[in-house]
Order: sequence, then C-alpha cells, then structure tokens
Amino acid sequence: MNTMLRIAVQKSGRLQEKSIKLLSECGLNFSNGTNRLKAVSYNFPAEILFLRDDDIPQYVEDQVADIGIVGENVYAEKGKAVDLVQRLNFAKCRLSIAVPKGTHYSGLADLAGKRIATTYPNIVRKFLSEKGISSDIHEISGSVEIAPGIGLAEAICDIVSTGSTLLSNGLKEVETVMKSEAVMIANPNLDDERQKILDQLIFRIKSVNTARN
Ligand code: PRT
Ligand code: ZN
Repeated sequence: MNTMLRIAVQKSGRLQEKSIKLLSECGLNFSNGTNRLKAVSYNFPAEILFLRDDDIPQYVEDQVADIGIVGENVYAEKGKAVDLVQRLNFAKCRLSIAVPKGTHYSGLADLAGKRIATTYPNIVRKFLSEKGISSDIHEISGSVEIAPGIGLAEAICDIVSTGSTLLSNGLKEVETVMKSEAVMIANPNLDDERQKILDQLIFRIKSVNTARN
C-alpha cells in the first residue's frame, strides 16, 4: 500500500467549493463527488475526506485525517492539538461582538455582567478575560443574531463578512474579536512519508497563491 495524505475538507458549506478548487489548482485530480465520504486522487498521493467543519480539528488530532481545511475561527475555538501550517487566503471574515443599534456603547467595560450569545464561547471567553472583562457567555448553536431580539442576550459574538446580517437584525458591530480566513491544519506527528507529501502540497499552495496575487 502506498502512503496517502488524508485531507479533511468541509462536506458542504462556505469552504467546500474553494477548498476543492485550491486542491485542483495544485494539480490534484480526483473524483469530485460532494455526496461521497471520500475521493481518491489519481495523480497525487492523497485522499479527501468530506466532513462537517466543526469535526475536522478533532479528526486531525486523532489522525483519522492527516491535515484539514477549516476556518481559523473553528481552529481557534476547538483548541485541539493540531498545527496551523498554512493560511489559505479565502473565506475571509471576522468574529465580532455586536449590540442592538440603539444601545449606547462606549467600550468593552459596557459588556461586563452582560449576556453574550455566541457559537464561539471559548474564543469569546479568552478575549474578554484577557481584557479583564467578565460577561455571561451563552453558547447557542445557530441564529445567534436573533438572540438580542428575543431577550436571550444583550450582545452577540458572531462571524461577520459584509455586515448585512447584523444590519438586517438591527445590530451594530462594536468589537472585532478575531480576523479569520481558511487555514490548513495538520497533525503534529505525521510520519516522514506523509510529512514529505504535505511539504509538497504546501509548496504548490504557495505557488498558486503567488500566481494569484
Ligand atoms: O455544516 P458545517 O458545520 O460544515 O458548516 P457551517 O454551517 O458550520 O459553516 P459555514 O459553511 O457557514 O462556514 C464555514 C466557515 O466559513 C466559517 O467557519 C468561517 O470561517 C467562514 N465564513 C466566511 C463564514 C462567513 N464568511 C459568513 N459570512 N461563516 C459564516 N458566515 C455567516 C455568519 O455566521 C452570519 O450568519 O454569514 C452571516 C454573516 O454574513 P454577512 O455577509 O451578512 O456579514
Ligand atoms: Zn460547522
């Protein structure tokens, strides 16, 4: 059996298409079935595993996959024992705190003791504690932007791209917690053969990104 690098890619969603596109620009050809669990490249020693983005850091830590492509926000939130090996220059966004438009806001101190709804409790907790602010963080799994409107929280922390979701929910962005883009993560204990394949792939990604800019 020849060694193959197992690459975890989002099964469907905002990262899926561009992740596949990047790999194919790197010259990896493989059966491109998004409904399948995996696809094997026939001209590069790699196979792609299609997974939910939230699960990818754990699978990479557990060596079910060797590397993966996720949003930096997911990498940071999960805090798994994986390395960020390459920034990928797509899916750019930011994780921001927002409050209802009519709320007076003069700085982070205003968030002390307030309820903040988010899908990213670990990132938010760390951000606020580094600033010496103690808030009440409510983890919710979706539709974070409606939380203030239904009386669940005074503020939210969510992914922002154009800002139109905040606007249409009557919210204003008041703090940027982190900037994010798609990143490649890797298990820190790859064997020599897999490490060599990864080095080759990263070399190609860098060439693709240089050609683009
Ligand atoms: O099903 P699965 O769990 O795999 O996917 P998912 O639904 O968790 O993730 P998905 O596909 O929505 O996003 C994957 C990654 O794309 C995120 O982790 C981010 O790193 C990145 N990304 C880039 C975004 C956005 N832009 C984005 N705009 N992720 C989410 N959004 C959402 C945001 O949550 C909010 O609801 O879009 C809305 C805000 O967009 P604007 O343009 O209105 O500001
Ligand atoms: Zn997800």
